Amino acid sequence: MIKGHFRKDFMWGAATASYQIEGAWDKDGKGQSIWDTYAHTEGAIEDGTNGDITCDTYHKYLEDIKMLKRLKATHYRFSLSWSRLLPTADSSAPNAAGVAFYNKFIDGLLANNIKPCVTLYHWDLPQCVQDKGGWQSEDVVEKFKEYADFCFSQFGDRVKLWVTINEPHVQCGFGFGMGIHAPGIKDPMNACYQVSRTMLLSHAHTYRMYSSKYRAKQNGLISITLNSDWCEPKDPSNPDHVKAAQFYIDATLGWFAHPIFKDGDYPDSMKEHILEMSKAQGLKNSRLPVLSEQEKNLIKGTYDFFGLNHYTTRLAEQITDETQAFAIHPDMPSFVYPDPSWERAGKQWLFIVPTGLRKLLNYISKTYGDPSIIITENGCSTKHSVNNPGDTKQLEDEQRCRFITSYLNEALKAHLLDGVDLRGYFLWTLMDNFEWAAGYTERFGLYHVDFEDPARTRTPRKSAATFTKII
Ligand code: GCO
Repeated sequence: MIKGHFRKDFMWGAATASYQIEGAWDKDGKGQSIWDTYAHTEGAIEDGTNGDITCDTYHKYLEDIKMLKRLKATHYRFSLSWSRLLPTADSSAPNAAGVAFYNKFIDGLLANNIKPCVTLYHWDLPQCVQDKGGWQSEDVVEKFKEYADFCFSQFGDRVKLWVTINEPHVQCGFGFGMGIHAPGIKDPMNACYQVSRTMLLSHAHTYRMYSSKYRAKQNGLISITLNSDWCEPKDPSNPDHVKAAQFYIDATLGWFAHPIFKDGDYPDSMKEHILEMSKAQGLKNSRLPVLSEQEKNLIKGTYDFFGLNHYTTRLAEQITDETQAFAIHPDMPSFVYPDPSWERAGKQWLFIVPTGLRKLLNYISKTYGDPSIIITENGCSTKHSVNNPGDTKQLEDEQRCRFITSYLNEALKAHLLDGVDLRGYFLWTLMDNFEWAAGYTERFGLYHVDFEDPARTRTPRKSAATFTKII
């Protein structure tokens, strides 16, 4: 363990997302979102569940605030449900009950000295916007801006930290490439890339609208949250492996980070490779839409901080056969996998590699001009049959305690020893919740939630005390 401290004003918090915790999916005038539709589709979710009630935060938000207070969190990251606020996506017809809910919630946090960090969009697009083409239509950009404008006007007097869009690359890859998240579209060759463009434009227009219309009065910070694994060459002395690792980072983190934090455009490696693949298919142009000079200028520099979600690390080598592709998008020439010596958390994809966080923080700092970084998500899941067979609530979550302590130790090294400008850390997640396609089979919470119990009783795990002690 290294000794020392983060900044005095370091943000300590936990993170959640509306569809994963709120429930009340059709209550008090809320409109339907693409996740309501998707989770209600037969076979879409591993355990056949949905977020209809989930943690029931819509009714139990005061308990959530108490839990945050007990953790000694200074901040809380949560997302707004667009369809709860604007059921018809028309800002002249808001849902008063939805507005009242978030007002009560924000006021409750502030009364307890917890500052809100609000994500505008954590994947739950109103179904009515989807019906008009959703992220695949240019019209979404205006719709998103209208929604964001509404949120700034309603909540911006009290919310000083905004995230426009959460993890665009996962949405593009899972929602539009592989079709394993809402809206469940399987079009890896085209939709996946079209959507990355409309997301970039929605983010950029919103950032600029905040800057011109609200910044002077409200004085907040706004950015996007990107997720990234760290990735290393399997054999660092093999140039093909080195190239594959870099390509993986370019095509996941760089896909959105280069345009926003660097030069307005996608990484060269990605543009060149996708053009080559498109030509091999007999196409004249790249399937990756070209950003015009005007669009590049619009997108470039639209950030006040770098929001980073990070969980795990991978090794890379070059793909030798098509079936090896880890299909975030189809044009990935890198084959990535965990080192067999790494400890697995949860069910499948999450391996505990704390040093990867330090390396990634340094990479971001060097590649993107030393931005202020906020870790907007980091955490791990447990599955009782895997970790603590006798402890069905997994209250003695030693593995999560180790995860949090070791990752934060590496983050502190990045800050103190390497000079990375790290401003905050949000643990994923406050309490067990609806883990997207995995339903309730995978639990990330500092608090256990009993989903069999109508009261949705929350019980702190050992890791809640560990996290509080570190704070
Ligand atoms: C994501 C989301 C969260 C997840 C978390 C664990 O990264 O997918 O931001 O909503 O629940 O990452 O998978």
